[in-house]
Amino acid sequence: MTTPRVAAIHDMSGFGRCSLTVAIPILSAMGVQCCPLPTAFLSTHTGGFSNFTFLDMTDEMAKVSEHWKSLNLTFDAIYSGFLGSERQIGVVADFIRMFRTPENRIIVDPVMGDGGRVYQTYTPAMCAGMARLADMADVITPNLTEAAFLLNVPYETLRGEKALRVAVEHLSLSGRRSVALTGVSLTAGKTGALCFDAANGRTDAVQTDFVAHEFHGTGDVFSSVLTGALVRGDSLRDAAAQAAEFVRACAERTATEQLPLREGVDFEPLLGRLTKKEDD
Ligand code: PXL
Repeated sequence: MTTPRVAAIHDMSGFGRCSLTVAIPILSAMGVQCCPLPTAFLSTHTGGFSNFTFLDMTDEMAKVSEHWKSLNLTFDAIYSGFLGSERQIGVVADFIRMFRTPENRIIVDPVMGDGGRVYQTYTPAMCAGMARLADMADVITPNLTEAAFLLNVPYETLRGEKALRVAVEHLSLSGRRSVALTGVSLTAGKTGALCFDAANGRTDAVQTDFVAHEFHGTGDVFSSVLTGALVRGDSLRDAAAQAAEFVRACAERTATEQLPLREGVDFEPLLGRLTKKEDD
């Protein structure tokens, strides 16, 4: 199998394990080439830190897209996450239009918020733009907060299996787009994802043990493992199961070692679990 290649459009936060500092090592460990297209450079992520620096990369992004196009680069997936400005959403949409093929997969993690609240740097216009970007995706990976924004329903209504199944159906745009809705707990003590696969019309729940803490960057860990598994040829359900299990293991380790939660999950010692032997 030739090495799959992913264009990863996320911020680079120097400290606090999220976005590109999660996506690059995870995709590499999975045997997938990750080509980063940074949306912003921050000193830390925006959750749990104050006075972080923020360098918007919007102007640079269009130039990178043009250069990559001139090299005739192709990608097995385009995987986007945290965005830095409203104008940037148009740049990412242009990137998708430039590099989309009938074969490749557009995976949009519509990063906007968590715990019912929007992240500090996101404006209402950016959230509206994120919904338009998600419309271009083959696969979206919202958490419950982001699903509420995308569906324009109160966060509190996304509770219980029946409501969540209806939400996933709506998020699938009547079956046109695959969905991995994260942070879904269908049984006490469990958490995971509810997945709709547009390839076969099936909705499947993936559940693992719940580790009770507010972790940072677990959405990025989940979506990165999911992306790696999808480009390696796994089904959405299998990809989500691998992603949920890896997040659980990282969360458990971080909690057991009593590590500072704002530093993200301590995934590095566990990366070997994602590495398959060459002929697998
Ligand atoms: O994990 C999502 C994320 C990504 N990037 C930045 C963030 C956050 C969440 O807080 O602040 C910069």
